[in-house]
Amino acid sequence: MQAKSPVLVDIKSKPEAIAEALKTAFPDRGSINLGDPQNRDRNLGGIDYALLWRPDPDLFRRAPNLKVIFSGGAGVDHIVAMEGLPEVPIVRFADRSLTVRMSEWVVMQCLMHLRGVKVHEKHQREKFWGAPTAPEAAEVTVGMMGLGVLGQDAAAKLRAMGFNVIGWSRRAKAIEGMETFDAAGLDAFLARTDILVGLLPLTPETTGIYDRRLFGKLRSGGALGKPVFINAGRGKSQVQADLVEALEKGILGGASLDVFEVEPLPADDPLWRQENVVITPHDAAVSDEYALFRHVETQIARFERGDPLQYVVDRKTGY
Ligand code: NDP
Ligand code: OXD
Repeated sequence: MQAKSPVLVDIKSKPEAIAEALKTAFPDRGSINLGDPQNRDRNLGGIDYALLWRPDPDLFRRAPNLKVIFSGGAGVDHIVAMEGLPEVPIVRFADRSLTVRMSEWVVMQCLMHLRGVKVHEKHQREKFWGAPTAPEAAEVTVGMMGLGVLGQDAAAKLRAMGFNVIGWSRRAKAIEGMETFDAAGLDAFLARTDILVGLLPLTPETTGIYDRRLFGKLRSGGALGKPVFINAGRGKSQVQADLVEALEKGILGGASLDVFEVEPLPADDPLWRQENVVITPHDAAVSDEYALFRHVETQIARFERGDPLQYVVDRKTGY
């Protein structure tokens, strides 16, 4: 019987955790971790599967016979733009733990803006007994841009907290308990939105989508006074200069950002200085390595049995 191809792993984050988890992953085929200096010059010509998160630029030249590519995260923008990308299926990561973490982050940010947490923190630092009154969640409409695996779960949890939630996606969707808009309904969607949550993938169509014009179309004068922008999709979807301008001019009342045009966010970036802005270091939903390796194992088993792969990226749309 032919030996099973090991899984090539090139993941540029959490190197110690990846190395540890790989000790028990893929027991019947093993793995080649490019994070291990011993594998630096290894011949990768016979490898069928690669699991990648921001891989080396020459990866596809070194491993020219891949049959399936797996993304180490839900997003695939780090792979689809790579030179020499072979015409093989790309499978993105979708998993309960990733989804739950993202929803925790989104719900937390919406509640923080609802309840004025930044203002309370300021008052606490000043030892000032201020008591701003917050509206009830039901008075606030959250507009979810992106109704995929992550957007739909976060929307359901926001609804459970009492928010009024509406959603926008490329194709029309019917989701119980929630009004939805398709690509053509963007302006109507924005005009109803008090808190905009971005959970879009980065594609040519979504690059720079959150710009001055879009911020200006959000509902002003709702229960929060001014609209709030929350983004955990990708940083290159936001035009950061426009975002800073909208915050400084009071078009936006606040923001929560997990992703940035440049990561890490440079120390001199004006966003660090904005009052009502929450900044987190792209850790809204970090992939759990054990869950990731189980997902890859499941998909390889499907592929080798002849069953269709799941979560395959559409090359035309780029997600
Ligand atoms: P999915 O592919 O499941 O969903 C993507 C959604 O975006 C779909 O509803 C899709 O519409 C919509 N969409 C895509 N392009 C457009 C467009 N041009 N116009 C309107 N809607 C569009 O992705 P996930 O929910 O799993 O993940 C979303 C993104 O979140 C990832 O791509 C990644 O960038 C980011 N992410 C960030 C993390 C973090 O820690 N900050 C962690 C994990 C993911 P349709 O339904 O019509 O196809
Ligand atoms: C992802 C991410 O895409 O962590 O999974 O950004």
